[in-house]
Amino acid sequence: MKHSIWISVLAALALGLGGCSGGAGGAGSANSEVTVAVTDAGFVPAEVTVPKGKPVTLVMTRKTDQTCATEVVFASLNQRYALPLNQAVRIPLPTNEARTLDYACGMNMISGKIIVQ
Ligand SMILES: [Cu+2]
Repeated sequence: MKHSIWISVLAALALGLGGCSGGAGGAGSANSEVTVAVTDAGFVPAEVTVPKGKPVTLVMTRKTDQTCATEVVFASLNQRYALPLNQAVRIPLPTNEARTLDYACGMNMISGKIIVQ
């Protein structure tokens, strides 16, 4: 009886550690993240520079309802992402070549850019 409780505890620990290391691995050397918030001032920061050749994930979170930017459009990538309030949206960025990735709200009124160099 005692033994089986210990096994449950160990299993729970293993699961917990597994979840942790998965998250830490994402932020580690293989992949990096840049964070952009959508506020009533627009995309913050509106301009981000990332190094060419390394996988980068843009993590965008809309933090206000006082904005029309409820979605973000990457015209050059032909991609469109919905931005639910207070939910981090993970957007993989192509960094294989030096370029500027412009993005904007659905009406092209509020914009920002990712500079790959
Ligand atoms: Cu707009």
